Amino acid sequence: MAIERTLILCKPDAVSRGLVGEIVSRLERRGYLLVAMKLMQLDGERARKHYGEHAGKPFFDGLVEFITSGPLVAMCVEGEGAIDGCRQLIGATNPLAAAPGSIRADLAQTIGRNLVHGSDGKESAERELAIFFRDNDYVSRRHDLERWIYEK
Ligand code: IDP
Ligand code: MG
Repeated sequence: MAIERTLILCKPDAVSRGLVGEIVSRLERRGYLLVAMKLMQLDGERARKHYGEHAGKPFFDGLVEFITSGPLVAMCVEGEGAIDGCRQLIGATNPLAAAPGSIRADLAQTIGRNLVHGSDGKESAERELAIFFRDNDYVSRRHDLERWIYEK
């Protein structure tokens, strides 16, 4: 495995329901490190870019409307195999299909209000992180990585 970076979003429903702390806490308890974090409201252009792979699908317009409807929290999360690991913590897209213990199974009811976004691969992580963060938004957690994560 390798140290990876992934984009995690606490979507507007998570902010509105006061679940940002709960979500961040689950990521931190797994040992993942925050290396960038921003509270922001997305405009339509950036939302359509972020969800570009879904353009043309029946739920696309509603998804863009929802993700731009209020503030969200964007994070870059770092750790060993963090891309798949975060997807595992988040759970399947439809909360009814998500594994018990995952964020979506424990805290969400419907696919359209499933609280969290997590990049689904290396390429999308890189592409998506560039939509939300610039180089100087990132901090180094090298010391923590070595202390807590690396197996010697
Ligand atoms: P993911 O968030 O688990 O990666 P994607 O298939 O990439 O799932 O879809 C992006 C987001 O679009 C989902 O998190 C969900 O909020 C929304 N979405 C996906 N499929 C549907 C659908 O069939 N109806 C309504 N919303 C959907
Ligand atoms: Mg996706």
